[in-house]
Amino acid sequence: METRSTCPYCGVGCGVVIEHDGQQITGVRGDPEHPANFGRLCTKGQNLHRTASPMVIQGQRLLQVQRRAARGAALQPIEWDEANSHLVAELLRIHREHGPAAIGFYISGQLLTEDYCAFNKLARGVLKTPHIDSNSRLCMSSAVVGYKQSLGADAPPCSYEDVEQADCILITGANPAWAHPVLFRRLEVGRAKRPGQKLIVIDPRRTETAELADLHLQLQPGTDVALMHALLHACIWQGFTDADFIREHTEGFEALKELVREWTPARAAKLCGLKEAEIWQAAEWFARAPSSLSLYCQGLNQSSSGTAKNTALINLHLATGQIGKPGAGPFSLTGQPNAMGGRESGGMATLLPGHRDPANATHRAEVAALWGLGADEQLPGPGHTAMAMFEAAARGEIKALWIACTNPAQSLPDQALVRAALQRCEFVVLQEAFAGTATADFADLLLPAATWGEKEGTVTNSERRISRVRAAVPAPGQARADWAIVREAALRLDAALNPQRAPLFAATDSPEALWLEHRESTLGRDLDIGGLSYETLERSGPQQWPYQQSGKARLYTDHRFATPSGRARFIATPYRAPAESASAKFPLQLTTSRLRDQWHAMSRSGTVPGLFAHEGAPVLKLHPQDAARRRLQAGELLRLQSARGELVLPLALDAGVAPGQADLPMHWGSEFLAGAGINALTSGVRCPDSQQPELKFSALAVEPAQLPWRISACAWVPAAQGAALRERLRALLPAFAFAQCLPVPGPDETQQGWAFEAALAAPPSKELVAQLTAAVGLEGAGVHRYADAGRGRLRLLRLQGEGDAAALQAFARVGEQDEAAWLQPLWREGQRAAPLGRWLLSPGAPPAELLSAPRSPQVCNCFDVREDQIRACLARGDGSLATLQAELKCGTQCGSCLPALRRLMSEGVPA
Ligand SMILES: Nc1nc2c(c(=O)[nH]1)N[C@H]1C(S)=C(S)[C@@H](COP(=O)(O)OP(=O)(O)OC[C@H]3O[C@@H](n4cnc5c(=O)[nH]c(N)nc54)[C@H](O)[C@@H]3O)O[C@H]1N2
Ligand SMILES: Nc1nc2c(c(=O)[nH]1)N[C@H]1C(S)=C(S)[C@@H](COP(=O)(O)OP(=O)(O)OC[C@H]3O[C@@H](n4cnc5c(=O)[nH]c(N)nc54)[C@H](O)[C@@H]3O)O[C@H]1N2
Ligand code: SF4
Ligand SMILES: [Mo]
Repeated sequence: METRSTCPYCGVGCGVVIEHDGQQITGVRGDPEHPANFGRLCTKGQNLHRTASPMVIQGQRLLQVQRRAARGAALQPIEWDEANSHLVAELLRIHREHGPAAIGFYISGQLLTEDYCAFNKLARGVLKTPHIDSNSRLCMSSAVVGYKQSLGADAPPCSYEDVEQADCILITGANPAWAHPVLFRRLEVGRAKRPGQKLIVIDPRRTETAELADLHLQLQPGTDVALMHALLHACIWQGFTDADFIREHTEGFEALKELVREWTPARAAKLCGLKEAEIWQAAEWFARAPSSLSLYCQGLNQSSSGTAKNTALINLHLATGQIGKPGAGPFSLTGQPNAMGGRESGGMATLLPGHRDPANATHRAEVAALWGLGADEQLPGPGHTAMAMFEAAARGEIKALWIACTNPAQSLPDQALVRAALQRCEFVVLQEAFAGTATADFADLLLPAATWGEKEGTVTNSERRISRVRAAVPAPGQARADWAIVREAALRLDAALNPQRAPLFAATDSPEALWLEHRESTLGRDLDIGGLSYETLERSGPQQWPYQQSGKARLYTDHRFATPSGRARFIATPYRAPAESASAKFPLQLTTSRLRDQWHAMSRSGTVPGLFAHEGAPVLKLHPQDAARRRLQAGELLRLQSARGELVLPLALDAGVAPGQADLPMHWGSEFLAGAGINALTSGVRCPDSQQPELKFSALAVEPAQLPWRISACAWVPAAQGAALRERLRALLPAFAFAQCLPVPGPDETQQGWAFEAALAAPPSKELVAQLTAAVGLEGAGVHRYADAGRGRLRLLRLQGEGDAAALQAFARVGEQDEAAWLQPLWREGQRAAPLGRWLLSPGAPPAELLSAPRSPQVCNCFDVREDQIRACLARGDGSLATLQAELKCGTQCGSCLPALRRLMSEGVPA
């Protein structure tokens, strides 16, 4: 059987066809008719069915309601009815004792619009707390406020087809080659058909997106506003501005002109670390192209100047008339699959349904009437935004937190504060689909949620396109759809708190009913979807809003903007440096970024070992010069310190990171590492307008970690035992100053491998060693052993397979230095152990010819093609992409690896 739905990962919003037998999902492919992807999927999308296999469901999903009697106590399974009674009783108690504002909701851009509507109505309508915000605060809020300030409404004015129609594309603060891969494929294909198209990429790192650019402006992090002002300065100076457009359709140009006067390209070049000529060139391309489109994401939004970065870019579009026509406009890429839906339905502290404003009494009254509140009831005004909510909890003002579909103990900055807040809360509810997220450690009540493939509703992608999400199979165990979990509690809470009127959730008893109420909230507003229905979506497929009689691909084509005057506004915000700066104590500028094949804290993508083949372990990336200057070696363990916290990680050298800077993937949390994860380091400082935290800039110090005692323990087990092995290893992470526990992609899906690596300042205790070796099953018969008690060394291993074919099933080593590092690849790659003979159990390293070369990094996930194979093929053949594709098949299926293939081709073959 087949069910059409939408990919649950990024904001490209690709359509998927789920293959299943009514009980179990068996496959997935791109929906050829979906207008976002026309059948394409990236690596993450292509592996979706593997995240819903029976093994993953049994081992890694949250299947049972669970409750903790006290913090730190073990979770106990309970039934839904008991859970609901407990939930309602606790919320009512806190409501009574401390008032509604002691309750906070922290929700997610990965919820469906219908889920958002249910949460919003429960929080604001039933409980009357103002405090409901979403992880979109970390993601899109600067884009929201930027659009509202400049254009009057939170509406990305473009469509994906603009990528194919633009004469100049400016990508800034985004790496779509990895973060929006299917859209990037459209860009690559479109570019091949439009040879004159110019591509400018603005990013402090040389990303795979930047590799494709005609011009890469590798600016100093955080200096975008100065650069944008200088680009505008250059346009004005050269006479590239569109005077008619400015006069007829905008306001505020004079003040902005005054401000950018001082931002000469020469001055900006100095501040931004660029060549002056590059700025003049970029300005010319952008302004003179018949159509110019910009694509942007977290490099702009996650900044203490997030809103200013957005408006400064929109200024450039307005001044050059690059908006409201095909191939032009400021196109904010949304991160999460339904960040847009959350904005539309007003599930955030600063928004109300239908792009309304909680600070506006008329808007509040309109929403109260829509929801069916009594005449004596009032909706609360604006509430705490994400970080402020956790700060209030840390101060003891917020006593109950209901968290859904997000993992704040991994993804919020300043983890010391966030974790103190969760600890201090009297009642933490976590509504989750997967087991074992960092936040689960702090939850008093865990509610199992249905997820992709199991739930119904809608999402809106970056281009304002609403798609249906459909259930293919029933939710496993006790899991329930998010909206339904909320409704059940809301009915009980409403009956207790507001018995005088009809219950708010009486009629909103299905996703469609919630959606119809949402539709009602949009009538007469900029996002009006009055003409749309579930039935239309069924019949005619995904549609873009606004939709009265039909959808709109492009906004502002009549050059009337959503402001009271109808004119777009130039916003003249001066450049401000990031909140922190590199100093003698913290000399490096740290950014955090995304990996191609992983999604956030990896609760879902991390269930597929194959997705760890591209970049499978956490590393801090530094420019080789910075490492050399500090005498640091690749692979060496470093202590990373910011003003807020620290973390130990190995070093990797990467010339794509500029000197003076450092880069960490944002994905690694306490699910895989000792400590609080990468956000132990980041800062909660935020943009004053959007309240979005500055996740892209922290000052960082690095030094050798001085942890000479290394320990590893690795094992292959039958796949069904993988989750239990991981649990045993994970429990040991906190015992070490450095530790990581990572899945290893295996030869097939029948075996799972987990690798635990750790380091300590002093020899580990006997008990700890015993716990670790027991965790990987290195006990009893069949364990081979080498020990040097005097030097504190121990090596244990077990073989599987017969005679000559035997390979390492498991091994542990304690106290050895890198001379035995060869055991890891031997185990990992399942190489024959026999040729190593006595070396397996003796100190020192065997001669190199006994060891096969470790596998080189994976480039193509679809066909598991590795870098060395590609280089060899390039050396053999004509060096063309066509030859690579014909011989190795890489780059022929999902296309996520095409940017990497191009890079390898351009690097040529080393002599
Ligand atoms: N594979 C994958 N794709 C994803 C996600 C994922 O987890 N994995 N998550 C999704 C989500 S929620 C989001 S929000 C998007 C994020 O998508 P992106 O924003 O494209 O991804 P990031 O890697 O976070 O950051 C983009 C770039 O900003 C650059 N940058 C850092 N500081 C600055 C600066 O000061 N100025 C400029 N101009 N650039 C800067 C970084 O070097 C980085 O290359 O990705 C979505 N897609
Ligand atoms: N340092 C740093 N930190 C960052 C960023 C960065 O660039 N750098 N980026 C920020 C950004 S842009 C974002 S969007 C956030 C993302 O941060 P999070 O929202 O914490 O990311 P996820 O890991 O995707 O968390 C979503 C959770 O929902 C669960 N889930 C999946 N499906 C369902 C469902 O249907 N129902 C329910 N109830 N749960 C479900 C998943 O198992 C997962 O644990 O991270 C932010 N944090
Ligand atoms: S680009 Fe990839 S992750 Fe994003 S929606 Fe499409 S398939 Fe999913
Ligand atoms: Mo995001």
